[in-house]
Amino acid sequence: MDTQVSKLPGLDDLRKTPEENIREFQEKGHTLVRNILSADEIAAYEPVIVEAAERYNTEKRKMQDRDTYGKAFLQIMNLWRVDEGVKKFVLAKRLGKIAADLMGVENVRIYHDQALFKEPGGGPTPWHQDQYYWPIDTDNTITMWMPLVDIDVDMGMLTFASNSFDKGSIFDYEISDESESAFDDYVKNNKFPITRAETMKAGDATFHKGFTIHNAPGNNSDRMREIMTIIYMADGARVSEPKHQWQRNDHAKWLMSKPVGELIDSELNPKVL
Ligand SMILES: O=C(O)CCC(=O)C(=O)O
Repeated sequence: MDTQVSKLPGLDDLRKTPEENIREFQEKGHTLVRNILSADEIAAYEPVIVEAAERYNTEKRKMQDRDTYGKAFLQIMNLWRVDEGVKKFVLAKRLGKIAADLMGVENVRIYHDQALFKEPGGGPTPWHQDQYYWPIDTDNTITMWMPLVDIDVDMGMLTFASNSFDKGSIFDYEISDESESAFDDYVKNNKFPITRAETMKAGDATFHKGFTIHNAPGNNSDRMREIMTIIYMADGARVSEPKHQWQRNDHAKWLMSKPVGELIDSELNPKVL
């Protein structure tokens, strides 16, 4: 789709992020911002992202042959590096500005993007914390999660344990049945409110902190839950010592193996604003 890029609408205008979103994000560790992309903008970008996700998807197993993680979604990462149309979306200043405002910083850098497509009949996403995977020396990180189609709870709505972000990494589990069970007890014992939207329009987005505990139910509809995510970190973040194999993988894959202690500023991690 690279030849179509100049026809894609620009998403670089900077808007004022509503104060109530900033307050909610800081207090609860997540917020939902409505109407970030218009219906026309979604109509332009949705096919571009879907086409790129389909082109680079490597999951070919039948649903019943996959483990819990594999059943949760098709996960296609860093499409901005291989598709110019997706790059225009992922590096959009409109999106980066909202992330920066919520995080209370002047500028953000890209950690990576991922298309997370939950197939019809796809399983639940177990409870987890994203930042368990990241060798980054700040917890000022954020994930934007944007549906490219209208979704409701039956399609796998992202679900948050509100106020659960401020103790860092809680368990040493990757996303799995074990993380689901351990976090489920933890969330109940701590009486964190469970928060999720009933519906989201294509072009709305949730934003959550790297340590906010979250999960999603399965997709009980007959439609694909098309989600595009972008993970940002505060500009000025440095590489931290990888704590386990998952972080060693991320260090090589998303941080170009920059030495521990160095500023994260490689071409894989551009500033957005
Ligand atoms: O899309 C999902 O089901 C889970 C998404 C998620 O965990 C994330 O974006 O951090």
